Amino acid sequence: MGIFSKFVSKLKGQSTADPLDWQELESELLGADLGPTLTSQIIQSAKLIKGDDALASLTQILNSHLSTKARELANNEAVTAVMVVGVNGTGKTTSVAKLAAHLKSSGNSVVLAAADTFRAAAVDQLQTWGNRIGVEVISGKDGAEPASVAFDAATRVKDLQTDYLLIDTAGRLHNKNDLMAELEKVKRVVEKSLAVSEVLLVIDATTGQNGIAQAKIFTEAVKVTGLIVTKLDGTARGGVALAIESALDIPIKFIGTGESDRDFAEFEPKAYLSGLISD
Ligand SMILES: Nc1nc2c(ncn2[C@@H]2O[C@H](COP(=O)(O)OP(=O)(O)OP(=O)(O)O)[C@@H](O)[C@H]2O)c(=O)[nH]1
Ligand SMILES: [Mg+2]
Repeated sequence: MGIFSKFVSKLKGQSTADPLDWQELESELLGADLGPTLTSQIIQSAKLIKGDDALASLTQILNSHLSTKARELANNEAVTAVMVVGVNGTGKTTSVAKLAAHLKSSGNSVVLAAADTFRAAAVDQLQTWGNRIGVEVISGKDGAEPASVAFDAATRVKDLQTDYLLIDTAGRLHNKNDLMAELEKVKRVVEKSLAVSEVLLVIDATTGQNGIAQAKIFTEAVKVTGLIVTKLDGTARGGVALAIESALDIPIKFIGTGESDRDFAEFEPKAYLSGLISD
């Protein structure tokens, strides 16, 4: 049942939305992780809805909070370099693997760069994924700099003319400034050989409003071109995706719904909105 379904069914047969219990709707929306700002904006607009076309009006209101920017992943003539960034544990490495499998299944050649050299096991984790899905993983020697791994990978894929280079990055360093400086550096050195066409920020849906706060920090440091919202299987609070787009105006490009490489899909705004409204 979608989070707006009760509201929509109450609205049926009414000529105006006004007699509805707005406090009840407010607590439902907050409970679904829409956050205080978006909740009050939606309620303000919903108060103007006339009952006859409640569904259409509501869909329109919700739609106006989604980003209008392109959702398709960039696809360059030359290699398309994609950096995947985000707070530790959000699902970056898993999403890199899932995206690689997704791109490979549609006929693209893909190479992965293990540019998270902060955590000892991170390179192995990506290598294991690479073996499982059958894509090459480029890593450095122990203690290599992330930027040098990324540089080597960029040079190599430029020679190979691979379709995509996906770069996994660290989520935690000694402090936030170190991490942001490192991400900027990784981007800078890759751009000596290739344009970085996408910087995808991974957000864990189960962290709700906190995920939005984290996202703001990243967007200040690197130009984020799209979002991957993960762990949507772990939350019944489906409103978070809408809250994220409304707050950041960055398109969600992919969603993660489990731990296997198949639990991954392009984000489809129409299907998402009808899911929120459906009964
Ligand atoms: N249920 C569920 N689990 C996920 C999803 N995506 C990732 N995970 C799990 O979340 C955990 C962390 O995933 P990682 O991909 O290692 O996260 P990370 O951002 O690379 O973590 P660091 O490299 O430590 O910063 C793993 O146990 C994943 O299996 C998802 O969509 N759903
Ligand atoms: Mg990782």
